[in-house]
Amino acid sequence: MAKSYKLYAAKRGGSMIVERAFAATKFPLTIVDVAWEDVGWESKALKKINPLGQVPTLVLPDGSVMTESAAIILHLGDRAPEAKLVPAADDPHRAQFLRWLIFLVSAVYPTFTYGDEPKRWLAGDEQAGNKLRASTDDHRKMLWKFVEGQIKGPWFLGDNWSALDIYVWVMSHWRPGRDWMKAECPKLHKIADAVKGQAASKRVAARNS
Ligand SMILES: N[C@@H](CCC(=O)N[C@@H](CS)C(=O)NCC(=O)O)C(=O)O
Repeated sequence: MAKSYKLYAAKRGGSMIVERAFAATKFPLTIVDVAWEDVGWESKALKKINPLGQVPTLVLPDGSVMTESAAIILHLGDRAPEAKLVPAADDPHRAQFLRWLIFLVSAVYPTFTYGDEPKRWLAGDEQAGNKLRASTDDHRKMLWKFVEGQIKGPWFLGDNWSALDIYVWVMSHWRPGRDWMKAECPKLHKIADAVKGQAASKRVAARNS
């Protein structure tokens, strides 16, 4: 029997995006939960396969390692087009999908990379770290409002559900949180709620609780 994909995950982290995407495919997935205390540069569980110690880290059935949620989503789009995670090459939504997928991982995600443990980037300076946390949190709010202005609904890409909706759902749990999103970005909040209501999301959420 072919080996299954193996996902290194941390509860409610970015691995949940990949876990939910896998749930839209028929691929079996083995999940290795890493405690949050062991995520990051010093991670014992991840050090050998991903020196950044980040989740998601995916081991493919051939034993090769894949990091970067967007790369994993595009890989699943290639391997499981029927899951509709990624619009096909000739789909008119493809260009906007690529734009926003890369935006989410290159603009929004780094605000957490630099804001989650800000002292790390400032030689342990706690005061400066607090400022970096506040400024990256503020910047993220601006980014979400910018995205909100682009959304027509009901999904991120209009009538077509895609992996972008999964990102919105998972990221809606992170700072500034769902209440802020509901008040300031109601279209994004609606998307997050709609994904939350899907049976596969409920299973993934339960496993991540
Ligand atoms: N660019 C990566 C970012 C992954 C990432 O930052 N994951 C967070 C958890 S949500 C993490 O592992 N943080 C620990 C760290 O960066 O030290 C992706 O899109 O997969």
